[in-house]
Amino acid sequence: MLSPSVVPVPQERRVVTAIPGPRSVELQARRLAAVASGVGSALPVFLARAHGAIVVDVDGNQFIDLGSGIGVMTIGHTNEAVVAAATAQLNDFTHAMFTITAYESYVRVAELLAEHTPGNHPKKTVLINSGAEAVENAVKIARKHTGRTGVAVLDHAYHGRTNLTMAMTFKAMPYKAGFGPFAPDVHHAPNSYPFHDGLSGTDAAARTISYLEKKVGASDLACLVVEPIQGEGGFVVPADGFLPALQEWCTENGIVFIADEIQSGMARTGAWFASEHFGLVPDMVLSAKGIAGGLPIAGVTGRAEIMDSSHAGGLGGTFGGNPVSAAAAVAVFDEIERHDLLREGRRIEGILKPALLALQQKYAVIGDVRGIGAMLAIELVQPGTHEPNPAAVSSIAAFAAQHGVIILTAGTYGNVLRFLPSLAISDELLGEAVGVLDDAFGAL
Ligand code: PLZ
Repeated sequence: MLSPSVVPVPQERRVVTAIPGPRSVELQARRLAAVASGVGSALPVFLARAHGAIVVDVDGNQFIDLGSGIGVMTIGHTNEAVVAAATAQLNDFTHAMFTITAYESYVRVAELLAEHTPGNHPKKTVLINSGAEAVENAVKIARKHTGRTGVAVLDHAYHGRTNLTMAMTFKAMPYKAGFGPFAPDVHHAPNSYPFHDGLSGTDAAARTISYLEKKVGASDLACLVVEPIQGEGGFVVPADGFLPALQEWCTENGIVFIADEIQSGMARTGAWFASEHFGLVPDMVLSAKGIAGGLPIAGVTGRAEIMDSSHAGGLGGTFGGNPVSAAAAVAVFDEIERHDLLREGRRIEGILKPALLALQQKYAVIGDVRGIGAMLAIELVQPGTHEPNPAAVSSIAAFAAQHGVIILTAGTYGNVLRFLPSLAISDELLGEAVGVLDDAFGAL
């Protein structure tokens, strides 16, 4: 049942003006005058409301949302239970500062994260506001725990836009260019990228480990941070065995193994966390994005003995674990469990992946189809090669937007189209979006 504050939005695509429409054009002019130009937007439209898998712009156009605000609206826009939980909390209190006066929802989120992240060992959590802040805190805790300073990350990684996380992110443009100097002692090592390197997981891991041992030395590394499926880097799924071999090496060498599940976690891939697909039990798991149905909150969940290595007062922040966001997060966990939404991720893969593979048969520009659950992507190439084709990606995304489908791009070379629909999307809407995609390739 819809809570009274949620305006129902018919789950259908509807393009009623040119994109952008006149009202969006007007707002865009104000935006250009008032908002710093470094803040980009993939689409030139302004939103009015959203529900489920549909977003509505200020001109009344309805888009099928295959981006979910970069993987945030995993259980759907304006999910009734999330809106109700957040609304109720807004009426009780909106801020307390957990480090002054505690409240139950913060503790409940920590309990739920302990329960649902991989592994049955004792776990503890700290809540903060954003993905980048989760990465920052994870590194901070790993350094305190190990007494070491080195941080290892993988090529094509994305970990955020703060100074430390810029250092950890791979791609210079647009994330880093001109924004340095960056935090020291961060080391980038080769990842596993089967479409490009053709290496088995074992061989790719041997290359990564050898690189880190030669360049940094295992005994100087506090942590290795990996995205089990790389997000901004292009939904790169590592070869089988790659991540387990890295984790084993970390364990043998006292290096904290951290899974950045900010994009891949919280039911996105048909599992609570993507680590499960690779048999990983990370020492720390980072969550953000989909955890609270669009309200800002993030978590670092790790082995209790690692998480407790910080002295009292060493962790915190004014808004960390905000009560409204925490209430929403509890509702998200509950919705995923109650409606068995992990199954929805598998349903979406079952429809979308074969459809994308069929498009690959038809259009030589699609070099690779990959991903798990509701985290799928296609990599576009110059036909017959593995050379990136970012121009085709831009054309397809623009065509889709003009026809009422939001498709996001990704990839170090800007040549990946990624699909992160809400788990609430119907089979029909998915099919319709694939139809638009097919037309877009036809029009290339
Ligand atoms: N780690 C794996 O995907 C955020 C960023 C979009 P924040 N990815 C989307 C943009 O252009 O800023 C992300 C991620 C992974 C960390 C982060 C950072 O999360 O909540 O954006 O700080």
